[in-house]
Amino acid sequence: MSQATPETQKRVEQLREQLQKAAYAYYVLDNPIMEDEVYDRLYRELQTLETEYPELITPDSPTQRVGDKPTARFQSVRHNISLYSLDNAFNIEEFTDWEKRWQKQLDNPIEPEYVCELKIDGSALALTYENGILVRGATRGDGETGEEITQNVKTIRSIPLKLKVENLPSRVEVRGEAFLPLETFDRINRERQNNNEALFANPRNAAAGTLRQLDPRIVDQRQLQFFAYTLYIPGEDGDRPFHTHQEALQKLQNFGFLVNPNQTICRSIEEVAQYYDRWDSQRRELPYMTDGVVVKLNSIDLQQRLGFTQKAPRWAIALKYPAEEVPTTVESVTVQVGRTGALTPVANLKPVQLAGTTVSRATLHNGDRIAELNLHLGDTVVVRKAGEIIPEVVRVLPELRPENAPAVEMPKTCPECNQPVVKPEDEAVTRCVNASCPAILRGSLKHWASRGALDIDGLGEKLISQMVDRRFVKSVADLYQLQPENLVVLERMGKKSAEKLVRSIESSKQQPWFRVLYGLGIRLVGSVNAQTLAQHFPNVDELATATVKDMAAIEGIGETIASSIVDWFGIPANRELVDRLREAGLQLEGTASKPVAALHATPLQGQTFVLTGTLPTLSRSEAKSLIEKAGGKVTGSVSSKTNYIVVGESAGSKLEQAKKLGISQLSEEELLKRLNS
Ligand code: 1X8
Repeated sequence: MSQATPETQKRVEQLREQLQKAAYAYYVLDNPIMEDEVYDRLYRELQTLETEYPELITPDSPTQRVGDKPTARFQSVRHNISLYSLDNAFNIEEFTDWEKRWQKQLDNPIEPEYVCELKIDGSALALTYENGILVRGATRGDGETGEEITQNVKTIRSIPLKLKVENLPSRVEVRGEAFLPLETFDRINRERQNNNEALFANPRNAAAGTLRQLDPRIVDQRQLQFFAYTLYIPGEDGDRPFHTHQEALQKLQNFGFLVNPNQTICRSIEEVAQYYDRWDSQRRELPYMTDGVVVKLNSIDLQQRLGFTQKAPRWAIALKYPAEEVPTTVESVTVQVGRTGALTPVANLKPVQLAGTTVSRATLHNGDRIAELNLHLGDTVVVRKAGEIIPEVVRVLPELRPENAPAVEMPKTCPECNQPVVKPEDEAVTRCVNASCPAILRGSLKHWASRGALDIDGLGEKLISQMVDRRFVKSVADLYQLQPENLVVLERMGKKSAEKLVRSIESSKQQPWFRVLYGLGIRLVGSVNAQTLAQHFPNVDELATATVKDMAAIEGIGETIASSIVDWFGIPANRELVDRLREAGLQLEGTASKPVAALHATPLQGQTFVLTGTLPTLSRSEAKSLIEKAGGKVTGSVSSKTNYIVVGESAGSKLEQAKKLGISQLSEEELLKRLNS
């Protein structure tokens, strides 16, 4: 076994300290400072490191105890039978490993019979009945000792005060989950907001907080509910006088308890996976919060043979749903410069699984956001999927910051051209305003050559970079000066291909006026707007001299777009570019209302698309730009005006909406076919 590095040692100490703080805030102060998912991930990271380097385990590590100590406000009570927690699996592979583990413990492999139940995101309770009467209700506490909250428990309507049975056993112990229906949770938080009280982070915390209210009248108002899931009847042959878990659930129901109805027998891993997937899509429709499913071996005999580890039964496991927020660390920050000169900072992350995909980069949006986060290099951050695709950094955990970590700052100069950048006070975006910045130039050339614009075959990103680096071109107009003999010095450029490229550049001079206009890359002038404008302004001079009012009168062109065009023509360098393009022989005029040509060039003319889910090869912005270049429009939400919805993996509510409206669905492949038609 290898020796832990000082960094690992440091990390273990940090994790330990942070988890202790979080547990204290949660259990003692009743004021959580961390989401449960984040706590779980950090806990698992600590566990993994401790398994690898057992010499780093200390007796006070949070991994070394079952739960945390209860506060002194309520009477402590020792549980007659301890409350275990459940081990977690985060996917079917981990579930399969768990099945292998318990199978190995038996002498002969068996055909498993599982009971699958929903995992309720609430607070566990231990109830004691004597001669059929509820005599005690207690919180889980650390699993051995909890708090006596009988008065509060008695306010929960779904907990019988007296069991509905004949021939009562003298003592009955019931375990289950107290929870707040989501509707109640929302109502309580609205009330708290009105009273300027701190909001509950989630229904689980709200339930736990409510149960530990000192005034039972407040508990009564909160309308907690309770699902029962475990029954003990102590007697001569142990405390589980039934053959199966399902039999116990039936008994609980007969006693008058509410048992969650969504439970199923599963006889294979595949069936468990089906149950798990089915509830992943349906759980959001439930009136209470679930964060996974609990899978238990049905046979009580098997349960007894497998027994317990220090903390959890070997015969049950919580199969959790993937977190929608996870922590990871920031390894570096890169700043990208776009075609418009906007600087976008991107965090390079230690790769993590997030909602089903591996994430290694997250957008930081802009400098204001970085300042707001107070981000430092090496920081542990929480990332989340924004919208549906691009991950973003939501929060920093400053307690886990390495010593002497430098603060992340936006550069004062452009990372591409080293010229000073500008950031207006009232804007969040930092921009490079150097008209000859290679990044802006590369972006402009790429856009100019793209399919919806001048469509120059063979002028790809690599070639553009080389030409920009060698200063062959300083503006798109320079493309029209290139000769084959200039180009042959470039990598992988023979005489033939150089001639071919010059020919394609040459033939782009025949492209119609609206494509040239689109190619100029004026902010907010996409290919649809370019066509509209070209129809109303038969040449560039009329467009260049048009006023905001003139343009805004056109259907589809608003004042914002109009101002952007006026601003563009107001810059001398842009007017110079137009002159040079005219000299080179590009089409800056035309009777653009040639619908046949336009239709031919734009197979998706007039059609409206909505994108949902992750497409197999195209990024969202690529798909959007392809559709727009083909004359289509992409909108953010589904309406009766939507013609098609392009559906990728993990499609969400937009697809549901589209189905309701009977809108045609396309896969990426079908979209690409249409684009090429
Ligand atoms: C915890 C939970 C269990 C169940 C549902 N929700 C929970 N939070 C169940 O068994 N249906 S079991 C359990 C535990 O054993 N710690």
